[in-house]
Amino acid sequence: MKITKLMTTATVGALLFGMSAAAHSANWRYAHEEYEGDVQDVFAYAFKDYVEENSDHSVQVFRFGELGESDDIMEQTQNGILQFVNQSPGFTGALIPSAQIFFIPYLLPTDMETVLKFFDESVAINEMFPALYAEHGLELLKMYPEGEMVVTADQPITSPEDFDNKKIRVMTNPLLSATYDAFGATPTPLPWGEVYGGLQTGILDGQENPIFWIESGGLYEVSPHLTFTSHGWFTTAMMANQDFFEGLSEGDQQLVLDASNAAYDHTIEHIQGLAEESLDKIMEACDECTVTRLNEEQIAVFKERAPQVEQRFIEITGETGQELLNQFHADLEAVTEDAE
Ligand code: 6CS
Repeated sequence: MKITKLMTTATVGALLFGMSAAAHSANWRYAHEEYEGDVQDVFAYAFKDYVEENSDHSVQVFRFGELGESDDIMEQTQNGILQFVNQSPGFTGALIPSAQIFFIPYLLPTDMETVLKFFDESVAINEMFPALYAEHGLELLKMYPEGEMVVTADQPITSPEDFDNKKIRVMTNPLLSATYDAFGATPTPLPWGEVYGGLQTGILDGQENPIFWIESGGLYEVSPHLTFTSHGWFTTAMMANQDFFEGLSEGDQQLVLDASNAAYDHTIEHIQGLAEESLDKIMEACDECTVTRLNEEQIAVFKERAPQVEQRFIEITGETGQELLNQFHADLEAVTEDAE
């Protein structure tokens, strides 16, 4: 009798302790668009580690395919099923038109140091974009680059004529289609899950992505000719459901901001040298692969077509897009001047 009573008291005590711990600790769900060890995964795990080392909360990370395609995880975040999501403007552009600015070709420089400085210091990135995402119930926490865009195709591409009649897969935003239209190709917008199969079966003739992804996704196996066109960077964004974020205590909001900063720093370190390493792996694994780097004259021919895409961007986004573009130019000028 005495023993039972003791056990009951102990059990109730343990339960109460558990409940009070549960009231203070939460499990946050975070989905991204990539596979284990890829750049978004590195970011997500650095975020998770920071949160778990500095609080009682836990973060559950979902990788590509576990909860659907990129558009699915965005919808789940807007609905509050997920607390955090990493989605690239390549897809968000369909929801937030101004996010398509990253697809104006030759807007960003290719030199990594300048690009990183731009992401760190840009007013457009750090002050204007959060307001645009907030209109869609999203708390933008970080935007970061993953790598320079490289075209892969069934032959090397050195001129717009080489793109003639080529079905090039693009992410699902209208401006990226406008870019490949301007480059002379036939843009084919598709979600990620259909790209490898499309290239394998010949439904697609090519696509664009950063080198680490071309390596990790095995895209070179089915699209072996790599062309460095210097036309842009793959940029991505990590965000929270805004109602969730605003409902957090001040301390937890700060924790999320600090974890985002820590994940950003860690990821930026991770991407240094990543493209070179990935290219080496591709060339080791693939005998038929070729690498073409466009020279200045070849680049100039593609670059000449950029203004028509810029004009299309303004048509789609109006005054908001124009202001963002002006700020982009000012921010880019500031970081390039500093570098000189
Ligand atoms: O091309 C895509 O759709 C994918 N590319 C990268 C680098 N990350 C995720 C995205 O879905």
